[in-house]
Amino acid sequence: PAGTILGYPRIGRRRELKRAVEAHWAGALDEAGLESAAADLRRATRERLAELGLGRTDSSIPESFSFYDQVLDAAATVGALPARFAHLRESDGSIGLTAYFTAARGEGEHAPLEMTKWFDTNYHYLVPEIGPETVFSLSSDRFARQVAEAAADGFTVRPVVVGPVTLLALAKATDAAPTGFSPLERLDDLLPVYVELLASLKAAGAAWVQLDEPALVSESLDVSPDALAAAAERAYAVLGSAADRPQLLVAAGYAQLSPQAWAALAAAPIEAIAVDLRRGAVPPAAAGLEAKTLVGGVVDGRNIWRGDLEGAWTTLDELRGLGAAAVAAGTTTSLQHVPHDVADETALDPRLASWLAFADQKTAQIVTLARGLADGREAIAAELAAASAALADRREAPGVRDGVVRSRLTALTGADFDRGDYAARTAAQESLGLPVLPTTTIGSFPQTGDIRRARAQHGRGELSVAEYEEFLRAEIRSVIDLQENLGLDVLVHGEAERNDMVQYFAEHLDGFAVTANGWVQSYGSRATRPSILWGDVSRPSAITVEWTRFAQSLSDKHVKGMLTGPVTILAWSFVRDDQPLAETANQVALALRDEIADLEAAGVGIIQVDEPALRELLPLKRADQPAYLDWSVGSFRLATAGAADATQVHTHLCYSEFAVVIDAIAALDADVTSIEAARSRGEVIDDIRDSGFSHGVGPGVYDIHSPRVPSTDEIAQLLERAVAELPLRQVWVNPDCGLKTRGYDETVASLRNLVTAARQVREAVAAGA
Ligand code: THG
Ligand code: ZN
Repeated sequence: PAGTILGYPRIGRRRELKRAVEAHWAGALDEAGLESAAADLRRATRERLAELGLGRTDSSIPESFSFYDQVLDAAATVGALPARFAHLRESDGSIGLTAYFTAARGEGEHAPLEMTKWFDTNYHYLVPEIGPETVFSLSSDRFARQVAEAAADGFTVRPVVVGPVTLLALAKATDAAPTGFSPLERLDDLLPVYVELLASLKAAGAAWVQLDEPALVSESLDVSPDALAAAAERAYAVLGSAADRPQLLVAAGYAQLSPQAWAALAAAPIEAIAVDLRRGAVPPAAAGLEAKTLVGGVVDGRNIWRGDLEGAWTTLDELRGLGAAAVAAGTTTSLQHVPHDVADETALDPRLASWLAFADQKTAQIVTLARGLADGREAIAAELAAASAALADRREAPGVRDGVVRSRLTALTGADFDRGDYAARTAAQESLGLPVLPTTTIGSFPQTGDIRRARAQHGRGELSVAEYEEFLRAEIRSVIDLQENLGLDVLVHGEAERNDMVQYFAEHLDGFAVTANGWVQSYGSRATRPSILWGDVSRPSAITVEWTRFAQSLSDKHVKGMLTGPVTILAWSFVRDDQPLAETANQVALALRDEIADLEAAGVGIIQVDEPALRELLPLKRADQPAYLDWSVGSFRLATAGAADATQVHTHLCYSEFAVVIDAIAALDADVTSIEAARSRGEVIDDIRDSGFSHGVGPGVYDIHSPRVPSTDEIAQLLERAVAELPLRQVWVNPDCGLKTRGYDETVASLRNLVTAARQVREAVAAGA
């Protein structure tokens, strides 16, 4: 076929999979019911893709369903679940849904697999644990059953499986592994299971299989590009020479393949290679291409823009110059990173909607390009022209360029990015009157069913603005009372008014649109609705000031103003692609700078600007990283540098491999930084000490991602370690992330222990001094 997509959203147009999976977890839907809901979803997807023009029997329809995560699917298929889940296998030793879901979610003493970000996207995968002791064996026939299920409906689908190199490269060593062990050492033991899998897929009716190998583009993994390319050469020599297999498409999206990996794949005995031509250039000619199909990733799988179809056509034409046996049009990555269908967004401005392409529209673009490849450019001239016209319309539309915003950006000077001397600030902030080891929380309090219900009722017009605001005031009052009773030092208002920390700001800024059904899977059954940043950003009026002022009026303690930083607002939205991210980030920064000034004018003395996603956008290529850190840090500084010396600026970072981004964290120049500890909490304290970071820091003292209540002793020990390693005045005491997803019972118990521990350590320090 002349066109294909590398994967399709699997959560369902109305999040049907979330409902089914969560009902199953709650015991309300049995396994057969869940399987049947999933089969319905797969059937609907195949029919939809065929309707959009992909062939029913030519393997252009991918089978990319997953109950939870594609990396877990591959790990479970080859039997690579850690020993702690062994007792959950089926009686024949296979890995069924029980073991699968428990590995994803944990159970009692059995911690789930760790979750981490999939390349530089907002999707999170489960990290396989692989050691010398891991026994690989084909342990699930799920992929084969899906192929057979499609065949029974008259479809020949192309199953999509994470490839062996990427599976091992993304895995971490088991606890049992010796130091220095790398899961990639197990490649030769793993390959026979993939050979067996390929044979089973062929037997089930697959003519092609897609093996995803995005690890081959990354320079940010523990394994070097050279080692990855060598592993790919080895892996595809073995898989390619398997006697009994479907044709192999090896797909590497998300960035440009390393030159070594490109050469290795070109020479390998496989039938097709898919490359990302939006984040990478057309690769050079290479030996071995004459016998292969090249799938040119020209339709972006990661943004929602209709984009430049004419440019995509030109790129495909260039790809034809490489001398491959055939060229096909493809998406750059799976479409799992975009919502289903623009047609589901009836409330969007139709002009904006005409510039957009979600998964279904992108599939249609692929079908168009494939028709062009088959029948010549003339056959698709009308579609190319229509896309170009939409692009031109977008350039000219009001709001896309706002003269006031632009001249403000042009007038910026270095001083606008610089808050001035830290020592002068700490002196001025003495007036805040904080104790040593100040206690605080990250910002959000539990989003209870009541809060969600009230918001939904308000959305449907069943609760008037006045009633909703009265509800929110009552909620803030109760959160402030609770914190006063617990004895926390710096309070928060709890963020009951925010559905999502990014969407809330998007709804209050010009230049953004929000969707009704634009859900994108974040991990497992969880999804977000990224906002669409389409125009120049400005702030029509103050956003958070009234709620913060109200909260502050209820307490003599400081209540933090809570804002989301420019990098995170960009990272968790779909951002315009017609100007550098740096420019867009600075526009958002100026809006936040104005908000900070308004908060200060309202008497707010401590303002937190969260940047949980700072690490997320870090480019995969090392050469691109300095420029990224430059603009991302710059936009945070632009947002915060207008604050007075006496205003204490806080920030919060999630999932930071602290050592990786410490220079950037220091350059943010926040007065206080709270961080989520990615590795063990103690090690983070050591990292901070070793880095020489000198501003205030709150290494999270307990994990909010689990309902477990930390004991006072446990927290006190961590604090003792912190004050032994770091200057006393530097240390803050806080949980490691927001409390939004927790229940009140464990939140109250945990915070009570946190405050008690802080008091104990303060007394011990005072007695010792
Ligand atoms: N907001 C946004 N993007 C994010 C996060 C966020 N990306 C990274 C990280 N946080 C992802 N984590 C989560 C955690 C929980 C949920 C989604 C992403 C979640 N979502 C609800 C669900 O799927 O049921 C829906 C929430 C809603 O109704 O809006 O629980 O915090 N933008
Ligand atoms: Zn966090």
